[in-house]
Amino acid sequence: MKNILAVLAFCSLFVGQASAGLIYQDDFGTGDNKQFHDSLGAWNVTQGNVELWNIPGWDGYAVDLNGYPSTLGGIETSETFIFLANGSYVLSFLLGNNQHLYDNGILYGFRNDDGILASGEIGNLESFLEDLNVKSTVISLFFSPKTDVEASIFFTSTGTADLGGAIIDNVSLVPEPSTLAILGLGLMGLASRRLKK
Ligand SMILES: [Ca+2]
Ligand SMILES: [Ca+2]
Ligand SMILES: [Ca+2]
Repeated sequence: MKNILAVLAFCSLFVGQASAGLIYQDDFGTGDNKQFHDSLGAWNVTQGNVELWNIPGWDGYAVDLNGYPSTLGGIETSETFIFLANGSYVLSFLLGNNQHLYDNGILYGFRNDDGILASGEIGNLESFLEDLNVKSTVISLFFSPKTDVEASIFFTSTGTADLGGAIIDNVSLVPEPSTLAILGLGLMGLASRRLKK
């Protein structure tokens, strides 16, 4: 019985820690304004190129998904994440607008070799966020896979390429509380099977 209590205490400790809940987070760091071609820290540049800017009113670097000269950039985490069947996950990021001459959109979500698993799209950022650079809003995408899957997070610029496009920052991926409960129950099940041996 003592063992079982110890296991339960361990499980609740684990769930308690996990409720901090962060699977992934990136604020893109700080530094001089910079143009990138093929890598961006923990991200692969999957099309065009993207740039890191210190935009007034934003915290450190933010990513401009239109690179130089006039490319529609795309990025994807080099890391893949495991999503549990019937779990529920939330991708959040700060979205801003740096349109220059042509309006852009953004496509974002989760994908793997099988294709896009869940995504959101904003086709016209100009109507969504009117002011250049400074105006921003938090976007969230919920993902609840039917089976266990492994996938990356991606962001792609859409529309007509020019010097500026969608700006993103503060990307985070967290499980919802119900998913933490599933994780906790799974651990307890595992532990009780071990005790019965
Ligand atoms: Ca930042
Ligand atoms: Ca543009
Ligand atoms: Ca740019």
